[in-house]
Amino acid sequence: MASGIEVVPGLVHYPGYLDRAAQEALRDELRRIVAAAPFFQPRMPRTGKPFSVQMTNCGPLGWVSDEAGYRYQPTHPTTGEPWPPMPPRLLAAWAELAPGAPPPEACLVNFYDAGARMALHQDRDEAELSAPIVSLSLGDTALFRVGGLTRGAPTRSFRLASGDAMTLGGPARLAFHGVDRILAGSSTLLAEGGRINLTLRRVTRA
Ligand code: MD3
Ligand code: FE
Repeated sequence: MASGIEVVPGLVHYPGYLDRAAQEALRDELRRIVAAAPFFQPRMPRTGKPFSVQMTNCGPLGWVSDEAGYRYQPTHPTTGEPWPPMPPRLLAAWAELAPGAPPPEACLVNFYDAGARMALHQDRDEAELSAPIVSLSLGDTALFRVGGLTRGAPTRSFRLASGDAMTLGGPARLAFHGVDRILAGSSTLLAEGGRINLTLRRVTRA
């Protein structure tokens, strides 16, 4: 069983959860997912301002954002096709890291180039808030920040490296969090550089 560090109550960090071979296998599966469901550039509700992070999804539901708002939907916003299925190794990671939780319905795939970041936010578009979110990181290291239940609460930051996993549950499930920056050149996993983060999520009430 993987060993984790509880960084703040409900947030457990598993450094090196995936070994290099498992990271390469997941990277290769993601190539097939992205071939079927290309990265799209989400936009902010109302303003339409583009995110610096590109996204796609696998699983029955996928998270999208545009002028109309944030939401989960069963199809890709530009191709109109259903999202590709979740690979068995992701379901296995969920079973190990979120034992007893209902099956995940969405895997959001975020791609960060060297200049991309994600502003401090909460994840609250899921009706099932009692299930944790499971995060897997591949490629360049990120400087990740987590705070409290209000935007102004104190924050702490730490690095998420290729192969690291995190679970966000309990009191951390609605914590503000974001990605301050990517440490370009810190990993050789992705030939073109950058970082991929996968988040496995239960969306509907079990
Ligand atoms: C802490 N992604 O997709 S993953 C997101 O690295 C997102 O791409 C970041 O925030 C990334 O929404 C962070 C880890 C994560 C996910 C959900 C959380 C941390 C969280 C929910 C609550 C607290
Ligand atoms: Fe988030």
